[in-house]
Amino acid sequence: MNLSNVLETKCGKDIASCTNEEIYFGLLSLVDELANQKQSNKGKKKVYYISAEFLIGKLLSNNLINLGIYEEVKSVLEENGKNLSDVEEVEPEPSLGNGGLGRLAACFLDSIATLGLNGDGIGLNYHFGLFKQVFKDKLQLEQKNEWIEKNSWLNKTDVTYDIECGGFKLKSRLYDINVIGYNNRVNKLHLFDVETIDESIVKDGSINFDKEDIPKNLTLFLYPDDSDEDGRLLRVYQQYFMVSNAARLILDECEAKGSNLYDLYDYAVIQINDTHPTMVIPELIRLLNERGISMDDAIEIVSKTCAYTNHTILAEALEKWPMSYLEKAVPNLIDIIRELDKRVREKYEDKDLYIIDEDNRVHMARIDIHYCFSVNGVASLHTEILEKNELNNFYEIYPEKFNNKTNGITFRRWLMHCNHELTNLIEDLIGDGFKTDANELEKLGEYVDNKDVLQKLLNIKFDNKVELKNYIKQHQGIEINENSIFDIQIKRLHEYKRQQMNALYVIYKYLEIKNGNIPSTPITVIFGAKAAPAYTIAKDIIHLILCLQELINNDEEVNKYLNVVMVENYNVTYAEKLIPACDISEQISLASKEASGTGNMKFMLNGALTLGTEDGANVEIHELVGDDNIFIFGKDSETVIKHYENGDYESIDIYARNPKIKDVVDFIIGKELMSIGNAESLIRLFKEIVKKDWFMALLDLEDYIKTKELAFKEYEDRENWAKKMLINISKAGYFSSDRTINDYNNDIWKL
Ligand code: B1H
Repeated sequence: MNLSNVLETKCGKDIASCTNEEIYFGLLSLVDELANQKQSNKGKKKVYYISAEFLIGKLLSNNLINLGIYEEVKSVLEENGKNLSDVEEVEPEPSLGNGGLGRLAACFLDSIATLGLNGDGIGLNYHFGLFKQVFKDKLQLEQKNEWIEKNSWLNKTDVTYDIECGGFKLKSRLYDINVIGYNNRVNKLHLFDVETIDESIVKDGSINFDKEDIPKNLTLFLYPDDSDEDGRLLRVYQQYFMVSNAARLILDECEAKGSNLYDLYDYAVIQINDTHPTMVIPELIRLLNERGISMDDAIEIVSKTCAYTNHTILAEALEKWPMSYLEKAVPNLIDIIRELDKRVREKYEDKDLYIIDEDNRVHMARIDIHYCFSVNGVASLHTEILEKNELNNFYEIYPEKFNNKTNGITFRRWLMHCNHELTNLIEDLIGDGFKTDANELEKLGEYVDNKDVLQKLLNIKFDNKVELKNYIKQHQGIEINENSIFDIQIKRLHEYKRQQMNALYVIYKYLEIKNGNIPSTPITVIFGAKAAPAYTIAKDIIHLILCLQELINNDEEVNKYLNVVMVENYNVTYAEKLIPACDISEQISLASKEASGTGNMKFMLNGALTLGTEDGANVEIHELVGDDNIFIFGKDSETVIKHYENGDYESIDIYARNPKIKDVVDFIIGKELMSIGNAESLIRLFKEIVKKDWFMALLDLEDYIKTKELAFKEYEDRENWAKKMLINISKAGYFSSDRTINDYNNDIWKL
């Protein structure tokens, strides 16, 4: 194929005279054509990965890489005076997820296709997805995110179903996105939409709309504000719509392949990503009943087909829907859910195992655990906590169902795409085997004493910092110092992730500098995070960070040594710029609360050192790199769990007893911040920390400050630091999602 000619035909004119937009659309159509030629979605048994989120990120570059034509396209464009990264800028980022759970689903799809496995994703086509974050007056505002263009990666199919929910019927429509494996097959991401959707009911740029008009609003937003009953009901409708379509699609595909439905599990395995798709269990049972299969048989068939992944132990994220909601939204499922509950009650006395509790709420995770054949956690510590604590009563009765699958990330996106320079260096040193077998990164270990290699690593990090600096300047107008230490915390905003503790460190450092204790190397603390629109304290934390940003960056005495930047609208695209530029990866959740984390793996792979607690996958990173190549601090999960059990944690004691901590916390409501910030918000946050501090930021603050200072000190020895970087990269192979998916396949899916 002569790429230059093909592309010119696609664009309808010579490349040199095309706009970046025209080139993007030309490439989009070329990629889809190549993908459709590769179509290989065959095989008897298929995994269906059902998820409310697929945070896939921009697709152009990744697809070019996976098709093996990235370099060629890049040079054809260059020959014509065009630049692939300018073309990438034109592509909107699909807004189909909000955090780690959704990004994990996207990494998994990449690995499933790359390993040549038969597997599709199923989710919803949210028109405005997760909101776009803008900062105004140092507060987060939410706007609708219009990511779908006339030409996009979405391909309209002729698959449609009539879905009956409470009160009305909805006509669905399936859109597909090609999932192109690296040098391998093409699978599908199936996104269902509702035909009666009406974008115009969203008022101006906001995220406000009539929540009751479900046929018009169903697929407008991901996680619509659920602080009121209409919002929560809408979520139930969304979930049911997603899984009812999924169930029909799965049954149709299996029947077409020759299943008599009694052998469904020979044709399909359904991975339920958190509890959001749980209703697929009763819905499948219902559809099998409709097709003439008895209740006993249907339950058995479905239980042998479905597997559940738990992603969190946070009580508020474990869904419990009031029966009244389900009666309203999904009347067709009520009898089946009651039947499922009845069978549990007949067998067990422990009320905590019941699906329907005393308050008539339906515990979604309990449906999953009783009626799936596999229950997995997402990092070894997380699975251990599920087995020993959170789900211990279930573990006692179903020990054989429980298993761990430590999360992973795709190295195509999180190394080859986002860090070309590092990829090239690695390839020069150890060849390109690591691209399909990530364990080969271990070979880098040979170079720990090679000064030339270590210097190259530092140079690449520096170049990536300059790139990030330019990107931030261009997008937010903020100037940062490429010669400073880049200390980065990027993840959803949540108290358990403890961005507030990092902000308290910033205050500490500010006060130190004011007292004349000047750091040897300047420090840039970077945050990126969206807060759920109704999560007040999370928004207060953003406000605090934005106030600190203004105060510190404008303070001539301090800004030479310390800067704070909160990037606006943090998303996958931003992550791809931030991660390769990072020196210190902030993974500071309260031990036991972060199920795994996956950002921690991306940073490690790109040569950042982790500053973290013994939580989630940090524990496994620590084991792999050893004490010398990570900065661990804070109380361990057992101590934390005991505090919760005993109810004996009082942040005010720490505040009152430790004058340094008191000074730092008091600064939140001191004159400097109160004069530039919103008093109500700052006072509310102050009180929260002093009087409640549910996620124990003050518990670990002192150790955090000490350890962070140590990390900054070690940064001074550049060669030694580079050695640590190299060791981190060389040990990252375990966190390839190819390994994770192989584990899922060997232990659960058996494709
Ligand atoms: C994770 C969620 C989540 N766990 C409910 N649970 C949501 C639950 O808006 N909701 O309703 C949204 C998200 N997300 C994350 O999953 C964990 O916190 C991470 O530690 C983990 O790495 C990730 C992938 O397993």
